[in-house]
Amino acid sequence: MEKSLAWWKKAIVYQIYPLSFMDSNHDGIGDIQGIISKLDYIKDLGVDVIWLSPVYQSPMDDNGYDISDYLKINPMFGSLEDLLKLIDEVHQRDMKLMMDLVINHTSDEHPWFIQSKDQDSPYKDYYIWRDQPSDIGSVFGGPAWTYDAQRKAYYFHLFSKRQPDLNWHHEPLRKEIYQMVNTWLDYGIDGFRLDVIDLIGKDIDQKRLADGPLLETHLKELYDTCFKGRDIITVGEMPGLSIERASALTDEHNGYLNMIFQFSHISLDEIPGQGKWALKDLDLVELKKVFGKAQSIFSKRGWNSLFLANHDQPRVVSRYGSEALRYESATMFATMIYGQQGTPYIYQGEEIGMTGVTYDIEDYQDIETKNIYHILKEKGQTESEIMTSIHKKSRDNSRTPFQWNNKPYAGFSTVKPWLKVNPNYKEINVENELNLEKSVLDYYKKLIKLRKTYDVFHDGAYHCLNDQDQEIYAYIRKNQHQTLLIITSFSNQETIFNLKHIIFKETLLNNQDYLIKEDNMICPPYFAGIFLIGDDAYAND
Ligand code: TEU
Ligand code: CA
Repeated sequence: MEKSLAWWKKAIVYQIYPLSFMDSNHDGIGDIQGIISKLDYIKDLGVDVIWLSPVYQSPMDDNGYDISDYLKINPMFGSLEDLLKLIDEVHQRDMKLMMDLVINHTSDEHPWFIQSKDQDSPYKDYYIWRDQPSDIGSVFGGPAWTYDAQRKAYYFHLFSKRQPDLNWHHEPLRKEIYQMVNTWLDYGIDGFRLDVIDLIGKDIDQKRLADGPLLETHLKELYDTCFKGRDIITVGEMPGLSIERASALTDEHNGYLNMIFQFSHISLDEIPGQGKWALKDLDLVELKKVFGKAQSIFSKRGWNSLFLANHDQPRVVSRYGSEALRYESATMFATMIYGQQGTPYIYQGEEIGMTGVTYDIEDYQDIETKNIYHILKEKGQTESEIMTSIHKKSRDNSRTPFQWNNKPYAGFSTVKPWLKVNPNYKEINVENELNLEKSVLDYYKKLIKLRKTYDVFHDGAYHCLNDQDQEIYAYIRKNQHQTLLIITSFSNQETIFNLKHIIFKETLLNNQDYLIKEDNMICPPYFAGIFLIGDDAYAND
C-alpha cells in the first residue's frame, strides 16, 4: 500500500538542548537568544523542524523536565517575548518549531502540587497519594514514593522526588492540561515531543506503568481536544512501548500521534534486565534484528522515528564507534540510521561528531548520574567499576556545551559554563568542521540533501542483505523508481562485502574510498556508502 507523504514524514528534525546550545548573555547558560543567533547554522544543515527541550519555568532539578509553570518561560532562558520571537524567526526561515510537553509529572514547586498537600484543597487529587507505599522504584534510583508530612501520605514519583506524577484519572487535571496545550498551539508552535507519554495510562495499584490500561483513552482525548484538525507534528517518547504498539498508536487513520520514540535499539548495549549501567557490547546481529523488525512493522502501519542520540543518551561515536576514527564512525552511524524509513532526528552536536566525556564525579551535574553513583557505591561496586559505567552512560555525555570554535569555552559562552566543556573542543568544533575538506558536518549536509532528492528514502521497501554478518550492515531500499544499496561497516578493520548479483549504477555518497576486486568490495574501517544499483529480486518483501 502506498503511503501518503505528509510533510513530517519527509522532515529532518534537529533537537536543541537549550542549556547547552548557545549562551547570548554571558552567564554560562544557553538561552533562547543564543538559539536565535544560530538559526542560520541549523537551516544551512538542511533541517526542517527544531525540537526544543523544555524552556519553561522550573527549579531545574531535572534540567527543566520538572516544570513549575507550563505557561511561563524560565528567566535563565529568556522571556515569553523571546520565545515568540524564536517562533517567528524559525518560521521566517521556513522551518518549524516543536516544543517539549512534559505532562506525566510536574515539579514539586508547581502550585498544583503545593496545594495538593492540603487534604481540603480542590487540587487534592491532582497527584497520586496513598497511605502506604508499594515497592515500585523510581527511574533515577530509590523508591517511587515519598512521604509528605503535611498531607500525612505518600506521593508517587517515577523520576526524582521533586517530580511528582500527575493523576491522569482525575478529569479536572486533564482539562487543565488540554487547555495549556491549546494555549501553546495557539501561540503558533508547530507541534510537540511528548515526554514519557506512555506512562499516562498507568495503574499503579496493578503495577502497570508503561502502556497502562488507560493509555489509549487518554491519548485519544488529548488528540481530540488538542491535536485533531491542526497541521502539526507530534512524537511521543515511549521508552516502555513495543514496536508493535508504537505502530498501532501511530496508525494514519485511528492513531493519536504522528510517530513515537521507541527504544528497542537503544537498550542493546546493556545486560538484559539489569538496567542501563550494566554494560555490554553492542551486537550488530541483534541491532539488525531490531531495526529489521521496526522497518517491516512500520511499513505496514504507522510511522517510525529514526534516532540514535538525544539529551539522555551518550554520544554515538564514543558509545558505539571509535574516537580514533571519529569522522569515519560518526558518518557511518548517520548513514546506517538515516538510510532507513522514518523521520530522522539529529541531536545537537551529532552533526559535528561530538564525543562523550570522562569527568571526575564532582564534574557531573545530572541528577540520575549523581544518584546512581551513591546507589552503586552502597551496592558494593568499586569506584573504578562505577566510573566506567558513568563514563560510558551518563546523560551528561551529550549535555556538554556545544562546540562552536576553538576560543575559550568553545565559543558557547565567555564565562565558565554550567557544565564543563569537553576538553577536545579545540579539535572538534563547527569552525574546524567548516574548514576541513572531509568533515562530519559536510557529510551530514550531503546525506540530508540526498534524502530530499530521492523519494525512495521515504517510501522504499527495506530489505537487509546480511542479517547474520557481524561486521557489515547492508540493506536495500527500493520503490518503483529506484533501488538503493546502503553499506555500512561496524568494524575498525578492513572488511569485505561480497557483491555478487549486484549491478552498480552510481555511487551517491561515501565517507571514504573503497576498492572493488572481482566480486568483492574492500571496505575500510567504518566505511559507509549509498549506491544506486540495478533492479533485482532483493526487496520484494
Ligand atoms: O526521559 C524518559 C526516560 O525514559 C528516561 O528515564 C531515560 O530512560 C533516562 O534518562 C535514562 O537515563 C524523559 C526525558 O527525556 C528525560 O530527560 C527526563 O529526565 C525524564 O523523561 C523525566 O522527565
Ligand atoms: Ca545565558
